Amino acid sequence: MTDKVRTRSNSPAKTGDVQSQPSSRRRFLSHGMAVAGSTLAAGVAASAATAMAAPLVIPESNKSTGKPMPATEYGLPSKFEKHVVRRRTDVFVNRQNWSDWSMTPLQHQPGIITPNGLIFERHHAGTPDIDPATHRLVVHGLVKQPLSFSMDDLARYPSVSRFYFHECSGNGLTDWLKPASNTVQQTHGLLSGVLWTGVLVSTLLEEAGIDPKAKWALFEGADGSAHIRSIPIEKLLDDAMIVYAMNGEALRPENGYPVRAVMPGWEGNTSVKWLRRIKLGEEPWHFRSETARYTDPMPEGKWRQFSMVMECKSVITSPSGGQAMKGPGFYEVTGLAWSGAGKVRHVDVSFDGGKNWREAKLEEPIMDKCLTRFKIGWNWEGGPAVLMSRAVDSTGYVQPSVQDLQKTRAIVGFVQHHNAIQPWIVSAKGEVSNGIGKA
Ligand SMILES: Nc1nc2c(c(=O)[nH]1)N[C@H]1C(S)=C(S)[C@@H](COP(=O)(O)O)O[C@H]1N2
Ligand SMILES: [Mo]
Repeated sequence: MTDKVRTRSNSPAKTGDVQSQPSSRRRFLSHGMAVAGSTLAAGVAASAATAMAAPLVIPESNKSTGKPMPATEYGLPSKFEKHVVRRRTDVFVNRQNWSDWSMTPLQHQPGIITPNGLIFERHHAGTPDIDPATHRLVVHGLVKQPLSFSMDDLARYPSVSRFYFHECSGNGLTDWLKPASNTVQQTHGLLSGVLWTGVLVSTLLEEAGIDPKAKWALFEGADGSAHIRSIPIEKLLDDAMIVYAMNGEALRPENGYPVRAVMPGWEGNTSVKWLRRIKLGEEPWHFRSETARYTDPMPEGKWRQFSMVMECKSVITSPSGGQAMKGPGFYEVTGLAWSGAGKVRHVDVSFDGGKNWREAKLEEPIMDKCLTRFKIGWNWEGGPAVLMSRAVDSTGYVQPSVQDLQKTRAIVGFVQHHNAIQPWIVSAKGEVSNGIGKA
């Protein structure tokens, strides 16, 4: 199935007039007028003009009452939106789905927030079924007073709600040197935007009292993988959270119900789900996810550990792989940018494979360690094109190309932390495909 590229509703595709306007600014203006419904510049949009000339048909939905409201209901998306779903990876075909992942359909996400049913999932041993009435979170080790919190206890602590991006460090790992995935859901969908609500870890540690010798803490989950990570104390005293809610409701079971950790801007693996205990110690523990996994090969044959900050990255979500352009004309090119080191400061977009770049508009709000939406107008003349986006964050870090990354990292096989520029190839016919390693 091919997805259609998202264009404005009255998109003036395939019109000589739009293209004959002398500047892209003029094209924007004439298009804006058509959308606003004022004077339609002659021939701007053949389809829109036809619609306005015909008498307006009264739709069936105007002629009767609709479906009555049920007494109680958990609302679901329209039946016409059934294609907007999470998908497991197409590249690794797995017979089991315990250690597996599903991906967010970024090509269908407007704005910067991912609805709860579309947030990507990654678990190492399936989703446990945990009763909040009996679940406990224990804080122990190098603390003055070990504490055990019920979920009701946690709900009584001062809470915070914060928007952050959420990304697995394996995002993009199948597509380093040549394309293996077709869509942005498959290349970049281990990424979501979430409003997390819970308690700062620092609040709980203050209650337990930190032994001055404590420099690290382990976070362990109550799932079948007993997933566990070492986190430095600086992060815990900075912005680390214990969360029980996401996007205005309790965590979903697959995302850590009833309680999980969130390490803002850090690889998703450190945000331990189904959190059972936090133990303070003097040193990191060097767990499996810090040695055998979630490390990065370096050129001299060494492996880098604890590369937890997700570096600045961006991707164009429309047009993107698997979509089809609807003919020459105006398109709003849009995508997402984010950085685990701070805010997104700037995004440039290229339409010719990186020879020339134009500055995209960043949409407010632009928040720390959060997805930022960028947009830029493009008049597609109908020929082949290669679209790329390149983000810069508030530290001045510039999103690299794969070639740039290869200077400092060994890109061998399915390695983690792929934040390189993603090219999308637009063919003369308007088909959009993954250009990684080709452009
Ligand atoms: N207990 C536990 N926590 C876990 C995992 C897990 O398998 N078990 N997976 C980790 C990984 S690799 C990622 S990317 C994130 C995914 O969180 P999500 O499923 O809510 O998107 O959870 C992390 N926390
Ligand atoms: Mo992950």
